Amino acid sequence: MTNKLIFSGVQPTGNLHLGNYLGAIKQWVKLQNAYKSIFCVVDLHAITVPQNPVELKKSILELAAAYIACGIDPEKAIIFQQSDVKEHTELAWILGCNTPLGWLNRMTQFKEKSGKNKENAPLGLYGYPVLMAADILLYNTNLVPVGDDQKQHIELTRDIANSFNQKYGKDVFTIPEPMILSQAKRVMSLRDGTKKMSKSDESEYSRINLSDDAETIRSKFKKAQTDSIAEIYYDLENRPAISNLLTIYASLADITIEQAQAKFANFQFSNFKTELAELAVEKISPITKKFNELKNDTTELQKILDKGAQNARTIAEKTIKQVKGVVGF
Ligand code: AQP
Repeated sequence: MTNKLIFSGVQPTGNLHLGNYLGAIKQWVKLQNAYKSIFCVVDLHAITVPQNPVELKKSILELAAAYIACGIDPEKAIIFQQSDVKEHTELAWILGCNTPLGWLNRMTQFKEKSGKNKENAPLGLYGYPVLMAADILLYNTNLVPVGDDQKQHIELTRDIANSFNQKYGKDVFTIPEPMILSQAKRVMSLRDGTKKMSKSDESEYSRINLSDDAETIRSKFKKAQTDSIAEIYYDLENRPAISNLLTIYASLADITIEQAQAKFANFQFSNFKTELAELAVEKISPITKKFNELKNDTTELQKILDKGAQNARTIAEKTIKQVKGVVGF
């Protein structure tokens, strides 16, 4: 166990999918044994887009259940709900007062999520990366294990931390680094190999949810996009869909993409898809089973989140005290 700390989170905005799992949570499970680990249910981030309050409440506990079902151990890692630790919003405001608009204007996620109607997008969606910086910096985080899509936000966090330290002439914040370990750093939609697999995609067939049953998984892979070239080989640029399927197989099997490619070189698409679906069922079914057992024990889940918040608060309170002192409060 090193002294380094990792922090990461997922939004409680519906079912976890294979992208969240392979790109982030599967890595966390390995890392929790080597690092001090904090995994957050980022509910404050979730409300940057409209949420149904009843559904949100349910999703928060379900995400905690999903973390545990995937293998996060609440005895090893802190699991907590972001809005339970008020220091996140306090620090976000202070950092926001030290973040130039020009930096936020470069963030691609805002552009994607606000769509064409930027004038009506809420301030919170625009400020999302500042809140994310606060999440990370509150805990003196060294490493942030995330998927590729979050790299830009971590770079912004570094810029904010460096400029704050410089402005106040003190090393208040540890400068974090992104940790992008997985070869499945960007799992793509099963319907369109050029689009990220995402919770908000309208098509259920675009993603494998961790709550999908075996038949649904099989049917989704069967319908997954391929292309007109008969052979199976990896070529991200020209064959994104098939490259995505090979990446998913390799990540689930814990082998390299080259190994996956060699294994399926002489396969037909249909046979490859069948093997892929069976492997996915084998890996996902135990998670789904555990998740279904845990999700109804809301008292236990709440207890885990409360204890996590208490532990998180102990660290966050120290940081915010120091920050307030430095800015002159
Ligand atoms: N497709 C993906 N491939 C690899 N990693 C991914 N992650 C998300 N999608 C992929 C990683 O999962 C973690 C948590 O993400 P999140 O749920 O908090 O937010 P998100 O990235 O906005 O997820 P979605 O599914 O794309 O949600 P919507 O549709 O609401 O925007 C992060 O580490 C992320 O990198």
